Amino acid sequence: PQTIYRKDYTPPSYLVETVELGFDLDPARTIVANRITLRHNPEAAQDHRDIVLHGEDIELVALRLNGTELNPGQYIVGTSTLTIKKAPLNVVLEIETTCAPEQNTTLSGLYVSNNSFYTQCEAEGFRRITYFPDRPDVMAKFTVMLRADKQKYPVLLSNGNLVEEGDLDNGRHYAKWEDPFKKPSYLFALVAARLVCQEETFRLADGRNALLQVWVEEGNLDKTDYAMQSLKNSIRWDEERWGLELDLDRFMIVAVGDFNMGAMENKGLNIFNTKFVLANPATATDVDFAGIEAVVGHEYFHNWTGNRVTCRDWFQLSLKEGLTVFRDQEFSADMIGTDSGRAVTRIDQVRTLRQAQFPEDAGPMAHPVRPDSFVEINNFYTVTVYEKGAEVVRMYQTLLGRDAFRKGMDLYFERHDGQAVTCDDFRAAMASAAGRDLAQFERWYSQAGTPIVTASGTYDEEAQRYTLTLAQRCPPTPGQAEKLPFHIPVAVGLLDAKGRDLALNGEGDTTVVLELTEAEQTFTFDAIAELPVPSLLRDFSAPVVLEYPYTDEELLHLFRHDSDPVNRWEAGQRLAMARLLRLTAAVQNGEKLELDYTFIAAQRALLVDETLEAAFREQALILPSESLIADQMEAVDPQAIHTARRFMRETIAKVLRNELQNAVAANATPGPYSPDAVSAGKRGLKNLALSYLLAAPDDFTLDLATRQVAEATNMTDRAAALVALIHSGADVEAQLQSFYDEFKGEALVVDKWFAMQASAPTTDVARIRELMTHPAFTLKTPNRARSLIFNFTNANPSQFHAPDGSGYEFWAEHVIKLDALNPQVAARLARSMDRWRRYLPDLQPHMRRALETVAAAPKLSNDVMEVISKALA
Ligand code: BAL
Ligand code: ZN
Repeated sequence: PQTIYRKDYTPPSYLVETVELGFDLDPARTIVANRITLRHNPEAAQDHRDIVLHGEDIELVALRLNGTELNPGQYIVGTSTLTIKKAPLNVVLEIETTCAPEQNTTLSGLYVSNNSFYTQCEAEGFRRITYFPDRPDVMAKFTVMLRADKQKYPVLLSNGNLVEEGDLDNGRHYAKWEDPFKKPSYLFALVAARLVCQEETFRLADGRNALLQVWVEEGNLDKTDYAMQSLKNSIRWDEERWGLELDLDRFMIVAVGDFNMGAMENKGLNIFNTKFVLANPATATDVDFAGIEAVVGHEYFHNWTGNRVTCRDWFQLSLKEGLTVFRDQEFSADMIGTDSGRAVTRIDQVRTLRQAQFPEDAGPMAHPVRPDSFVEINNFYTVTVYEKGAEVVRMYQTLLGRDAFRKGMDLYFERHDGQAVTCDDFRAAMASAAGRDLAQFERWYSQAGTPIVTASGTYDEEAQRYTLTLAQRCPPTPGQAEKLPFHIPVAVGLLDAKGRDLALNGEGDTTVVLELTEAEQTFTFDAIAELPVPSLLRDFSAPVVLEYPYTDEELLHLFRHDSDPVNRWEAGQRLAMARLLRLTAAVQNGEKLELDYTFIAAQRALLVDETLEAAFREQALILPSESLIADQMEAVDPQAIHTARRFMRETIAKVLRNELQNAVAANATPGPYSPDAVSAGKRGLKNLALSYLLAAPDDFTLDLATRQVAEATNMTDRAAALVALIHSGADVEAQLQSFYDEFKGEALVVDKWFAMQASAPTTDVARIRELMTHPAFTLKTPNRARSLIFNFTNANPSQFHAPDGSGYEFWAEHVIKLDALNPQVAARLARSMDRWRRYLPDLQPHMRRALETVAAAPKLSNDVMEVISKALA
């Protein structure tokens, strides 16, 4: 496979002005007529007159240039390109191709799902539909004519505005769509399907009306309200917070059950995984509702950050993704509206970063937010590009302040609307608007790896001065042995002995943002009347690891008093992690397991503190996950970690039994279900308490959970109780069966049914293999494959890492099987073995063998090959 480098970027030799596409849709053989007008790009070398079109898995039927049929001697067809040499300056190309949507199991390009047609073109799927310069810096106006059987495909949708529709002969009909905006090919979409919609006319800030539609399969209209509400909230929020308006008369969301990603921001026609559209209280959990709000927002926000201003090349992916994740994070936080609610969303973001991004940044696939090279771009839709990218955007706001950041956004749109640009262009807009030099900040884009910031403090009582020394380093990553210092915003507060914030300067600020730009720097705080406890990296002001030699007393002080909720939570996590690591070592050494009362008492105090929001208490009581513990170990021992964490949960359950029972009772949410943050927080705390109680199960707690499964009026409570029962080791066969029987017609709930079993430590690989023979299981639907297989390999570490290597064999077998169907999904599964070199010496040979089995498979996709070869390198 060929590696593509960012440094090799050259502008396209030809630009496309207009595209007229005609589709005769047929599952077995769709005919695509494509008429494109091109002109030579003034920015390309004058003598560079080759037109390079991309194409994959399509059959060329005819090709005409300026009205003249070209014969095969006049163009060159490569494995994925068609080149016309020495073309005139102005060209009209007419290209006729065919493709076979029903054979397309990759779900990239044009494909069939449940007897209907859908497309997915990002990143490089358009070339699977027709020959085209399929690169994001080629932006053109599209007109699309769809023709299909009217009875089978009554709904025909594409981007922009519907300009014409009508009937044709032979029971067929047509619809013509025009997108008034220039766009790159990756934003093209079509849908031809049997669907119904919820629709609404919505008044925009400038007084225009827009038609909003949510399209779903028949029988699902009772699950579209929340997506529609989230869309309206998104439109309003973008107007109010950023002054950005919807630029179309019509905005459509379509839900499809077979989809590789979460959703896709095609201009005016967002196509969504059903998981991020369909929800009602009986089928969806609080987490699902929150996911819908975030993803509907995310895709809508792309209309400006991604569509109006797009990426010059795929190395700039974070330009749109990091920025749009930041925007959806802010949207979700603003929708809750309270400081504590905002903090809970921030804690969630930190958890995701640590759980998924930090390991990526420390593994064989580590790459900068703006990568320098790739083999397969689909492998770079990563937590680094998305979530770390969002942190990078957030740091601009932290460093420049909200007002200057907003000015920077305004300037970015003013300069680049309608263009395909780079991460440097975004940084330049921020620097100009704020009047700041952000040259060093560029390293966040170019250097991979998680920086480690080490802090130490000294207090001079006589001078009433506190001195904080911050040092930074960043471990080597593939291809980057040495790193230069980053520009790191470190938000700091100082607590007095009573836990109150001290004033840090003449203005009385109690949090200041220090700018760490050198390898080591010292900061002083004057008029500090007593030895303080530092609260460092408040609100997680930078995506770094913060090291400070906190004592237990200091952490307990912060856990009880820190006014910054994120650091309050953080102190609890540090206390828990230290104990979990000690317990893991004790398991390995065969020592007695013990948990100190001080820690449990702190947990108790927090659990019963009614002045704190339930959602925050829930976050603070969740112990670091097994994979986070693993990240802290030299040689990961999944069994010992599992035993240690179990012991800790069981001990807390026994000691705090009364308080946990009270939390279950006190946080009931009677009345009609509402997904709002306060109600969801109560359910979260209640169900966490229930799961703790079931960590030390007895007749009473088993009965409590059993009744909740039977009596719950919403999926959140029902699923949580069932999961707690499964994890307790109780016999739940009958409950699982009745759950399945009740929901077997709801694909997303069946996914939950597989997922809750796959991720339970009581489920071994033999049981997973048995579940794969269930009639509802299929590898072809990504959601289903993920629900069973990915949940086993990624969320069930003690079983996946079975000492005999059987989990790894299972993994290898299914990476290979999935690869034959869907390389993108297979490559995601391949990543489960990224960090194999960090495991116990006894496990590594099994892991290596599994990786080598995949590497040796015939006909491996570039997607999987890239991941496996980097893991083995
Ligand atoms: N652009 C791919 C899906 C998303 O990030 O919205
Ligand atoms: Zn996105």
